[in-house]
Amino acid sequence: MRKLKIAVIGLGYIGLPTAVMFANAGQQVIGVDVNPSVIKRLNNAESGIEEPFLQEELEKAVRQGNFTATTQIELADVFIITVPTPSKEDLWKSCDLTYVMQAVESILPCLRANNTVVIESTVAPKTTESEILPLIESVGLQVGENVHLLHCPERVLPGRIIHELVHNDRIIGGVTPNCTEAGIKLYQIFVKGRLIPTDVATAELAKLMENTFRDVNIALANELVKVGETLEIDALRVIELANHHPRVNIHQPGPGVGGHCLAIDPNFIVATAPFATQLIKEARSVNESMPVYILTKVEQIMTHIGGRKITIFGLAYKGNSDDTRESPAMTIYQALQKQQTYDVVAFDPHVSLDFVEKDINKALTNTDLLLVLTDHSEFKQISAKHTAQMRNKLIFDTKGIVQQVDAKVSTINLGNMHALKKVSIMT
Ligand code: SAJ
Repeated sequence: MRKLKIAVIGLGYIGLPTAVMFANAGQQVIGVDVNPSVIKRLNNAESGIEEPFLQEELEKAVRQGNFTATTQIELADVFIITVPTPSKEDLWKSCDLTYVMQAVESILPCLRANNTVVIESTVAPKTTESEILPLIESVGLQVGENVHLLHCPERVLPGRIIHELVHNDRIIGGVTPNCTEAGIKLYQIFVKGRLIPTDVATAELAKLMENTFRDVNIALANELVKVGETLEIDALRVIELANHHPRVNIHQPGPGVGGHCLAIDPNFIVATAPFATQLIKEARSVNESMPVYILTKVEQIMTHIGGRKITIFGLAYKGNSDDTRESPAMTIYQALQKQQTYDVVAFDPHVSLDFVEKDINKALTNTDLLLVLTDHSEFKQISAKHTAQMRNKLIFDTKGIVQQVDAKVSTINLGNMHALKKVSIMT
């Protein structure tokens, strides 16, 4: 096959890995982004994103001359749109297509007959046909006749992006069957998972339902925490036991659901079918209630122990990530700061925001409560040397991650919060 020229528009968590995987499979890739500092960094082969193997893959792509980053769109065979789709601030938090539409408009001057346009960004059902197709055809091309248009949603898990890009099955939803066929030929270049053909609207809804499935299941686990607390039954143990059933997979409870996907995508379905989505809305509201629930528990603990200082471990939305988008940990940190009742210090070895304390000893000195909000691997084992700095040796572990601690330390987690009643000052 002839070497393709592929333009990937939007060089974030999905666009950059996708671009380098096509480049390292031998294609000529240009990565396009509106941010000049991103372009400069990438042309210096610095990924700037914490993601296993991405840095190595980028270095290889740049070294071999198959990847260059630019702010200018050029003629290409394939245009892949991987820009973010945030939610609007309207009633149902519907999908904000601003960046997608800008990206599509930006490729129009370079669009030629026989090109393929792929929308990877997550969009509401029917968007590709109703919003994007008319733009593509506005330059005199006809989708399915002399230009291909498809939705090929990404479904890779941050932390495993490179592996999952190659090995996950992928949905290829074309506007017409020949658009789908063009998509299959394209992704065959580096994907080893199955490439499953479908129509474009089904692909859009399938992507959203994947994340909604997870959101609803996490809501169930979070609700179970509240049931367990009421009945004085350990919810984490219930989950562990129930999951021995071959067809049960209750997810893990926590301080809420963050990131740019699960906390946003279910609303795109709600916004397009508001009267058919009772459960999805309810699940969202259960998950959105978790930061306040955790704050209430923190307040209870601090009142009980007469504490002054809280040390938060983890601000990222999930373990081993530097991403704080929609992070419930950030919501909790900011609420505690705003309240001004306690001294609050945040420690996160992955997040480099200027208020984050990088010295674990300083973070723990004279603290009354260690509040774990993210499941970073570093928090699995917190050594006695570190907990020795604490005034009250009490951990509230909302992620159920802390394994071995100093024998003098007490730990409360989302399975034993009824033990809160028994919390006493430990020093
Ligand atoms: N979380 C829980 N309990 C769990 C699992 C997750 O509270 O049992 C929380 C996490 O702490 C985090 C949030 O949910 O705050 C989301 O984390 P995640 O690991 O479930 O998912 P994301 O947002 O990092 O990635 C998801 C993935 N979707 C699914 O697993 C169905 C990924 O495959 C998608 O590509 C990605 O969304 C996306 O881009 O849509």
